[in-house]
Amino acid sequence: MERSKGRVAMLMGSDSDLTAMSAALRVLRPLGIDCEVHVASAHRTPERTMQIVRSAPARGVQVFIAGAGAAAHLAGFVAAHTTLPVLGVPLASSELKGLDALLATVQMPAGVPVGTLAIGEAGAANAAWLAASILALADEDLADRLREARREMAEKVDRRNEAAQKQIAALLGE
Ligand code: C2R
Repeated sequence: MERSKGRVAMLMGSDSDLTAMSAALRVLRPLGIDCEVHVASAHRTPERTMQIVRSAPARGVQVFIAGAGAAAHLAGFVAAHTTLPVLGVPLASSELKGLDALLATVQMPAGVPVGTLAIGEAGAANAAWLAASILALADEDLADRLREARREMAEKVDRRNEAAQKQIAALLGE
């Protein structure tokens, strides 16, 4: 059954992109942000992709995340059919390891922007964090959850620092 209602709509060019793009879902879920998920392609299913994008505002979608590899036209195609923010995630699915998708996604003509993130899972996760920041502009509860998530992230790094300091001291025989 298709996940077909949410404030974020995530599109990916192929089901082979799911592993990388699931990093976005792992960020959105704990923040309490519902996300539509569609496997849809600008190349292979242009009509259905256009329908998903055009009908999205009526379902409550406010931000798009589009992940694709190789000659990645998907995010640009989505942006061509909406004025909602579009976040593009280039994926490393071809022999060029994502450089092709990065250039195809980031090099949009002026006037039809795709906010392009890093290649792969980090980019997918950051697309979700950025989508959350955009939604938080008009959602104080979400803004609080985002600040809390940042605090937890910082605490985790502090704990890792402490553990690393102990390891270093042990290595140096102190
Ligand atoms: P397959 O594994 O299905 O052959 O797809 C997909 O995102 C995937 O990374 C290989 C790669 O092709 C990409 N793809 C696009 C588009 N549709 C599929 N870049 C598109 O419309 O931009």
